[in-house]
Amino acid sequence: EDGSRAWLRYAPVPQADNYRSHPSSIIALNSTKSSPVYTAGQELQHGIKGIFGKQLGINGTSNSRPAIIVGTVDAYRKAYGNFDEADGLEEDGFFLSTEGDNVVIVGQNERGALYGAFDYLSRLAQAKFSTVSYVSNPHAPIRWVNQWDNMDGSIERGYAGPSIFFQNGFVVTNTTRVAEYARLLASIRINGIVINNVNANVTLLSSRNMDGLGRLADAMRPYGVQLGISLNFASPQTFGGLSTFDPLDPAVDAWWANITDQIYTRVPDMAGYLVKANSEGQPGPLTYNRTLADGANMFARATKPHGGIVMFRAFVYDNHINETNWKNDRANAAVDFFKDLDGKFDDNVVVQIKYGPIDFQVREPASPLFSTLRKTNTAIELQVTQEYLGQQCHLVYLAPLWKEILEFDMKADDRPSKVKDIISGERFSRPIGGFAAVVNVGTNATWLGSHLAMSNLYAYGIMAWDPAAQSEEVLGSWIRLTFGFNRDVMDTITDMSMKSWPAYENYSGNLGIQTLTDILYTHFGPNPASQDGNGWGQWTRADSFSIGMDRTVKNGTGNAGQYSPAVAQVYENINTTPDNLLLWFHHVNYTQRLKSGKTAIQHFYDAHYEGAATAQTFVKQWESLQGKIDAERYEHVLFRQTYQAGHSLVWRDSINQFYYNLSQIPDEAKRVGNHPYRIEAEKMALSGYRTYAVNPFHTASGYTAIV
Ligand code: BDP
Repeated sequence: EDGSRAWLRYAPVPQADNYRSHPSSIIALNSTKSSPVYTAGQELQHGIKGIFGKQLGINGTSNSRPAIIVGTVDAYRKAYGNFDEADGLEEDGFFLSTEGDNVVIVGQNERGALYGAFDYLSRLAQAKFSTVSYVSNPHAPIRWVNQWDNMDGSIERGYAGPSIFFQNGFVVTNTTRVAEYARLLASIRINGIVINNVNANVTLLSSRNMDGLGRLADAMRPYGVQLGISLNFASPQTFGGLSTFDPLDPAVDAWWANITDQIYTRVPDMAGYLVKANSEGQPGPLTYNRTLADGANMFARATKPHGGIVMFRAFVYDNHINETNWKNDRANAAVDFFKDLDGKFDDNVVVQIKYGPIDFQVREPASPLFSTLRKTNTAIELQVTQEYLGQQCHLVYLAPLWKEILEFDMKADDRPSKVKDIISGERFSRPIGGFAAVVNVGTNATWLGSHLAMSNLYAYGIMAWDPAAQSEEVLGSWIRLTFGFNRDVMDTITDMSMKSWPAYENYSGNLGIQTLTDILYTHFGPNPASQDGNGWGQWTRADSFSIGMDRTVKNGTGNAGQYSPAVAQVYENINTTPDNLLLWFHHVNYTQRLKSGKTAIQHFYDAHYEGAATAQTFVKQWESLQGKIDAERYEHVLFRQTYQAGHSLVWRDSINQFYYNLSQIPDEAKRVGNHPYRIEAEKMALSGYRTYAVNPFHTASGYTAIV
């Protein structure tokens, strides 16, 4: 069990004999080789072989019954006549019925048929044998993943080895793993992959690499997964040799149209483009005093004739922003940049918005941009790769975090306006919208570098299809599919996972202060001091007396005022702001009383001890599963949990020591700085080692370590 099969293991299930109508054949209707319906037939055959040990034949038509029939509405009608349920099907949706003699799986399109087949197999693999008949439709049309892969094969913020898409400056020749990734994604109903880093390299547009794109798309097409690419805004100049990349220059427009035509010749069904512009040093339209909409629409014009879309990122901010101006606030940037552009984007542009106003932090309010844009298509950007959240060395099950954001009511015009209904296009009657998640799988057999992190990828797909899905239920399915049916395994992984986000929040940065991680480069490990004094930071504004970012309209940066009045009012007032966002919206004395009655600083101390204590229990919990899980995965996860347990102590002590040093307010429980049982390495008799001062100082208990 090296993890490569993820949740598609098709392991034998208990009580398989009770399964009434082991069908005796598979009928894949009108399937041409490499089409998703063909894939569905293959997948059903493969899955049923694994689960029941039974080899079924696949036919185009058949009278050998009972059969599993899979196909599109059109094909089904041609073969069998009426199909009333068709009316209820939306794009990519499917109908699944095990009611009659046959199992019937009908997709609105080919992709839907494949999704239905995967859904059926997922039921069987979980030993869910009850009779069912239902229609399932997606919540939103765009359900993509983003990969931040570089042409040299490295992956920005990837923690699972090198790229499966690129090597040494070129698209890979062997696409086996790409097809496997597409298969995995299709099984959770993801329909697009943007394969390269948003900090995009122009050499992707060389003709050799464009040919490569054709190869990748061919590998993904049987799974109904469309290819997309990130573009570098300056390409016409830096790659095309033009003197400018001004989006309103006709030569630039023509250059993009031509490049786009060339790509579509190789990839006729390309999903579209993803663009990061004027952010963190990336080029963009602002260079020419053009608006972001001018920039986005240039790509929209190029892709429109081909049916492509443009995901234009709202993550636009100036990382050289000056902190000496009190009103400057990175959290304001997206709304500041986009508010006047609402309604100015072409119909095939989708503004892709990170879930919070800053950057994938452990706790952020929903981005106010969701309710600002009413006449613009939007999508939410989530992160499966745990950039700020322990980089797959810490277990952090993210579905509950995403759920909080998706279910958050933005109260636009005092009407129910949940984020999930805004991005689906429903709330503001937009034609398209949806979900993107930065995933960053690599060549590591586990895909993400950690077996347990895969629950996040699984949950992402399930929730993009149905955000009403419950985090714990989704997790339960994933555990059954990944680890089997042992009750203790189920209970233990569920318990650990459901505690993991709160634990990480507790020991990394709580009360809305953010993940107090090193902000300047690694985004891993504690370094609260790095959060202030530079344009990348979240700014804690901590001094000897007080802490937190005043984002009120009255006294602060005005960020609270970017929300609709009903939400703004809650955040503007310290008494109505939830404690977990207190320091996001307010600057308070360390002695400020929380709703719990504790002071802010004592809460800090306590939460860090609690969070780290929980991380210690994960090791014991995991150890209780020895022998109940295969040795390979058991050992791998044990190693990670042991690491997390240790690193959570580093987090706890660094953060607590840092704020104790600043505030000089002692911990009521006298723990901070007081660990009599601890033996400092530098105090031991050293032979062959020397002591050195650690930077940042608070990451070593005695400020020193040995090398
Ligand atoms: C930041 C990442 C950086 C990305 C950037 C982005 O650290 O690697 O390029 O976001 O999303 O969080 O563009």
